[in-house]
Amino acid sequence: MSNWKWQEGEYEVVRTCTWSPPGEHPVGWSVLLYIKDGKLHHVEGDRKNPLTQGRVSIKFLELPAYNNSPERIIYPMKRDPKFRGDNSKWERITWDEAYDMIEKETRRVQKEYGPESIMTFIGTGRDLWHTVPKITFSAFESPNFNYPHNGWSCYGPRSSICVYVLGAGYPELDYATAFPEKRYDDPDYTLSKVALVVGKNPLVSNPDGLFGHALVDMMKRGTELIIVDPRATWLASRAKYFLQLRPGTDAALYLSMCNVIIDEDLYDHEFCDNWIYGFNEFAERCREYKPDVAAAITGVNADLIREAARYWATNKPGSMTWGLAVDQKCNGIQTATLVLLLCAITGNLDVPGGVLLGASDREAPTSWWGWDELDPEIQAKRIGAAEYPAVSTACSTTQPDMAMDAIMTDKPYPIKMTFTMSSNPIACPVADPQMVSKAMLRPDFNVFADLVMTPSAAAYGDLFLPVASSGEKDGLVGTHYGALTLFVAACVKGVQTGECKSDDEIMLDLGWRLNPSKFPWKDLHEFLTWELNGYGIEGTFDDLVNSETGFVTPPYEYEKYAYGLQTWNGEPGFGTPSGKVEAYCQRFVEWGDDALPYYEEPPYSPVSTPDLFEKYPFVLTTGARSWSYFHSEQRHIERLRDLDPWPTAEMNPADAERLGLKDGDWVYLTNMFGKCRQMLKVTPIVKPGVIMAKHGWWYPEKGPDDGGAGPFGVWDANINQLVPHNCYGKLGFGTPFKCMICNVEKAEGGPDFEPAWPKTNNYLEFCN
Ligand SMILES: Nc1nc2c(c(=O)[nH]1)N[C@H]1C(S)=C(S)[C@@H](COP(=O)(O)OP(=O)(O)OC[C@H]3O[C@@H](n4cnc5c(=O)[nH]c(N)nc54)[C@H](O)[C@@H]3O)O[C@H]1N2
Ligand SMILES: Nc1nc2c(c(=O)[nH]1)N[C@H]1C(S)=C(S)[C@@H](COP(=O)(O)OP(=O)(O)OC[C@H]3O[C@@H](n4cnc5c(=O)[nH]c(N)nc54)[C@H](O)[C@@H]3O)O[C@H]1N2
Ligand SMILES: [Mo]
Repeated sequence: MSNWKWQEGEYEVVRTCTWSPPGEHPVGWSVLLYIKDGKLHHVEGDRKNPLTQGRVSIKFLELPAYNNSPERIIYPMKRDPKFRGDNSKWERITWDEAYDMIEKETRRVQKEYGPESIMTFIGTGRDLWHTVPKITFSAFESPNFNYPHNGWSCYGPRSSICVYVLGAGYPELDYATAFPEKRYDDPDYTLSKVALVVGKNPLVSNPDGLFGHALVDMMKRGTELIIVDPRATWLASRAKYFLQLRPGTDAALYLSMCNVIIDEDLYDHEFCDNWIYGFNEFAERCREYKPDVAAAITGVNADLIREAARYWATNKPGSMTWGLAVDQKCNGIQTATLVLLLCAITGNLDVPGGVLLGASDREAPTSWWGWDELDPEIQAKRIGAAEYPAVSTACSTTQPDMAMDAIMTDKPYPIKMTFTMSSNPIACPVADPQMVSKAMLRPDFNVFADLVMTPSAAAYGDLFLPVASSGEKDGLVGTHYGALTLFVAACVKGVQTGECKSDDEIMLDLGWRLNPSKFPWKDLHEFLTWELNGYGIEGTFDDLVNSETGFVTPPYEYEKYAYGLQTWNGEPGFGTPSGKVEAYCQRFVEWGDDALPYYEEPPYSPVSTPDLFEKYPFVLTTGARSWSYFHSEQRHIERLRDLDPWPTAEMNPADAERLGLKDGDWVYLTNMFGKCRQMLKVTPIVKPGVIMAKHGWWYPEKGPDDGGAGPFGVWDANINQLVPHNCYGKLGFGTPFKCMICNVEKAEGGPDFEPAWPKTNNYLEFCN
């Protein structure tokens, strides 16, 4: 019997590992697909996976509803650009016709304007962080690979800091991944005494490769928590220390915690003497942030700051996991640096039970993606590369705000064609989405590769390529995108839906047509073998599928820096210019910033803009994750929508009482940049004076042509209308998505419809 496919009664069962679609970060949820009559019927968690042990995110339990939804677009479609916004004008075409159109436009733009006038857009860390760059650099031969989240405000600051300050891959909790057999019960595993969780709610988000529930497994065995969050999450309510700060003020808190640890001589002298570059200068900087200073900024009691710092420094080993709130502020680079330094000065980096570290010290995975083979003259044209080398070096992309400015202004040159794979810009990642939706009418040709019609594709798409979902394609999952590879597994195709193709198949088709010498693989499996080998794993993709389990858990080495395993040249140390953890980072000076981490007030806040704060008297944080949705996805999946039917804005009961508002009221959230409408959720979990509003909202049930409220009502609900474009830190990173200001006003009512999910394909009905 095959290990990956068998019959169970009326079902054909396929063992696979999922990543995306639907959107998800690379945790590696292993599942068994139960297939009946060529359709996915249900899924079950696969207990053979040593990390998740059969547990599955609820979004993947709803995979059959997602894959079989009548909202799926399952054939390529085109629309004449002169009818953008008119969604009755889509026409079904063949893949050949679709590729012909792309080829013709690519050649025209390359010839008339140069390849740099083609820009690609990617979404968050889904299954295509090699696919889109490869299409950009090797098929279109353009340098303009763009992640359209302003200030690269997700993962960018954190992962760049790993490169610049640590010269290492991604840091994560030590959740016994090195011991796949017995896990936490392995005698060689050391349990963390304490876990520092900053700006992250991993039980809901399972982000960037972490299986969030592992933290609960650790808590059950005795790990204590220090939580930094303006909201009392489930984890916070069970924490030893809960530091409920004002959104956007993290850096002041961490400077102060470092100050206590250094002042009270609780730091790891041996590690600091040997492995930290600029420790004394850093200690000096921290002295400016005595606990009472930090308390005034953050709103966290000074004694609590002291106690939490002492607890962190004296209960070793301590582990750490950091989240999106670290990034979504202009001060994100410094905040991320400080979190790493809190771990470094206490000697918690890469020790058993401490902070796991990825081995790589690469600047950027550029050679993988074909960047190195681009003509240097073309490379030099990458938008934002000269102004923001900190972005372009570690992320190998444009600076996102500048990329949008180029589309709007034709400067430094016009953008004539765009190719968007797995992003829904005007509903989710961009600030000032109404401006962006107008700007995107300027290119001659906009291609989307997605699964459903989105507000973005409805507003300005000319060609739609239908993408295969999980269970419908072959692929690979590797945790932390290869920056900390704890687990690699095969995704195996069980069913075919319509004419959908996987992103990798689309990449290969385009590559073979446009620039075949850069796409030497003869088929998808050969490509996947190459990718597998890139994770450092030998053998072919087919070997992996046919292996007993379909996955590999690469061995983990602790204290790599001590044994020469953290650098390419085999020297002990970290992969930075000094070979040490750079508390003082010379490169930041060259790039126009301070060498030492510092605190900076958010640009719009009670302190920076007191006059505006009088009018907009709440601190606004956005986008805390929902169990039901991955960003702007899944609003059309009945059981997921049932759990979380409307966009909600959380407010503390004391604030609600003062304003005469009650739970379930519809309110307008407004500020100097824009407005949206959400439902009030009155809850004590959110800090008084703070609003937490949901992101990524649109209403599939409203249809694509909703007039003034935008396609699918996106202008009704999208919170990013309150976030400014071109507002980021000195190195090009960090927009204040999690630290703006707003006012709350009662709305006359809510949307004039009930949440609904189409039972028939309302989309193809009005297509020609
Ligand atoms: N206010 C506020 N805004 C935010 C955030 C916040 O916290 N607050 N979070 C931000 C963050 S962290 C991020 S990363 C961005 C995310 O922004 P995006 O990545 O643009 O996320 P989505 O809106 O989900 O759009 C993704 C699209 O890709 C499609 N898709 C899903 N999986 C696949 C796949 O495998 N292949 C292809 N081709 N398509 C796929 C989906 O159907 C969807 O239409 O949003 C950001 N926006
Ligand atoms: N279900 C689901 N899972 C997801 C996603 C999704 O959309 N849905 N998106 C994925 C993506 S792309 C990402 S980046 C991750 C993000 O996932 P996480 O990293 O967990 O981030 P968030 O859920 O945005 O916010 C986490 C916590 O930060 C708190 N917070 C808000 N402002 C601040 C602040 O200024 N400082 C501090 N310290 N905390 C603050 C919030 O209250 C919240 O509890 O999730 C991924 N996983
Ligand atoms: Mo993200």
